Amino acid sequence: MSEWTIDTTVGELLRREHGREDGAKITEGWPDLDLGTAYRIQDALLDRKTSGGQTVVGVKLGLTSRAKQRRMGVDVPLTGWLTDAMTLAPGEPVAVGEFIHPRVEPEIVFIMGARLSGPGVTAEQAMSAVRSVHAGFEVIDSRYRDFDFALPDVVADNASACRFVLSGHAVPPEGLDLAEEPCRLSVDGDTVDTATGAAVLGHPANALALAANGLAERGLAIEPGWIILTGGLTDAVPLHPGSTVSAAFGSLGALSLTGT
Ligand code: OOG
Ligand code: MG
Repeated sequence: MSEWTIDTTVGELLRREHGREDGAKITEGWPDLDLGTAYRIQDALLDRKTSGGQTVVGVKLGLTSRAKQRRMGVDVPLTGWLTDAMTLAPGEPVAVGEFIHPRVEPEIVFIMGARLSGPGVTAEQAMSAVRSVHAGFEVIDSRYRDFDFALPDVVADNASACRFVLSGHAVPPEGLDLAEEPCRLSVDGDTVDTATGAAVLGHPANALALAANGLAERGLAIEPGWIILTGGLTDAVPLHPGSTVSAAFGSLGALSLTGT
């Protein structure tokens, strides 16, 4: 018998989020927590948020690059939910003290023009359902101590979702070569990492197709207007008060995020 249930896990993860407190992995007390149950916890967590008035605005992918997989010690991509409460306006600062241990990662972001419903969605089909492409940052904040988790833990914790921001510059997908799209990440003016769009499963469209096909297994589809974060291109950097993280892309432009 596990000491946890879906309900008590949801309650504990919400308590940690609201109390800005990290804690042990759920799999410590629930060693045989499987992926299917972990996604049911994630969906139940979303239900609690939508009952509280939040609305779903899209989906995030996580662990789609080797840089992220290596750092987190988990090599399987996953998805989580984005809600309106996670949205930051371009240039809006992030109060570090309102979170547990926020980290920032640069991502290529899609806004969907058409519904995308799996199974069997290809990268080409996925890309043709995209309305616009944006440079973005995700702010992740694990509810686990030191971001120490196994795959079912991080799935249950909504893929460490916390906040995200898109640059105001919308680029039409036609003519973009997203595998070659460069990204230079810097902190307070010093370059800390570089990557191209190929870091994300060879091409960010593969991440979008993966999300559509994964959601289809749960009877869900990607809806028009949804925002899709395709996953960190580089390792994430901790956000500190007074420090500014910047990402310079090529065709997608640049954006910055400052901690306070
Ligand atoms: C899990 C979420 C990973 C990404 O872009 O790879 C993620 C984590 O690193 O805590 O959002
Ligand atoms: Mg991310």
